[in-house]
Amino acid sequence: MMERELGRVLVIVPTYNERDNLPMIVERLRAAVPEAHLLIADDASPDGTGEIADALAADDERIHVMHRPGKQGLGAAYIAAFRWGIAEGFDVLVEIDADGSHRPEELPTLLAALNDGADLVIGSRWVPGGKVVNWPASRELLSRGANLYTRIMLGLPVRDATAGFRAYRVSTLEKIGLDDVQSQGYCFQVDLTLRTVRNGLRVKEVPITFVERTAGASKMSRAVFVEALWRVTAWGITGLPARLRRRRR
Ligand SMILES: Nc1nc2c(ncn2[C@@H]2O[C@H](COP(=O)(O)OP(=O)(O)OP(=O)(O)O)[C@@H](O)[C@H]2O)c(=O)[nH]1
Ligand SMILES: [Mg+2]
Repeated sequence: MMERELGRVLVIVPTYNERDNLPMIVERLRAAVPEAHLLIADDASPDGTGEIADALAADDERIHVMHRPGKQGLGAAYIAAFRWGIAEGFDVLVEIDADGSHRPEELPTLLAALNDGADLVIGSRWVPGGKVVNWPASRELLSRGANLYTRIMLGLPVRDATAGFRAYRVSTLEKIGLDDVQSQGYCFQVDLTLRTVRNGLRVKEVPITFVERTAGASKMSRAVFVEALWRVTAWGITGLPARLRRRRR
């Protein structure tokens, strides 16, 4: 019902070494949003995730696989997948991790919020009602700290700008433009949030319960963290004159 009002929904699942998680997440997505199509964007995972994706797609015409030549980062995978989804005529593009951290059962809530008059919906850990399960205190501190820094530097009216469980209208992605997005790691999420807000589009956050992965390895690295830190700092500085002008008005 919801999906019909919103148009055609494509759920993008980026994968790098997620063989122990992918079948479970695909099954749960098919149950939670039966009408939606899925695109698995795999960066030539050495553990054979790409072959597992192909086997899942062979049995189900709503499942598609994009094989990329090597690990090029989450941002690059999403940009390529967005382009594919736009070319194929989808109306809504969803981002979700393969590791079970984002619960497919909560996706209908995100889609309902999009349908309710948003251009981007973020499944948020850090709004009232949002939760994190199984995170060590150090990881929570990192995420909260990163979001606080981002909010201060960029003036974003968003509690969880780094979150990776999202629903975009294609019209949003077309308006913000994808050609000059350079963010590779997780700051890709901040980058697109900033572009959405700066274009005057409506961002809504809905609370989610984020569950830390129980299988496979994290791709969070020092390089990913450093990229996010310097890019957010640079966007903060270059955006400062415009923020001050707005404040004076
Ligand atoms: N295609 C592709 N997918 C990636 C890449 N890096 C990460 N991913 C996927 O992006 C999603 C998020 O990565 P995670 O490793 O779970 O990152 P995280 O949630 O910060 O780390 P965890 O705490 O271990 O869950 C997962 O589905 C990964 O498989 C990449 O370079 N290419
Ligand atoms: Mg994860």
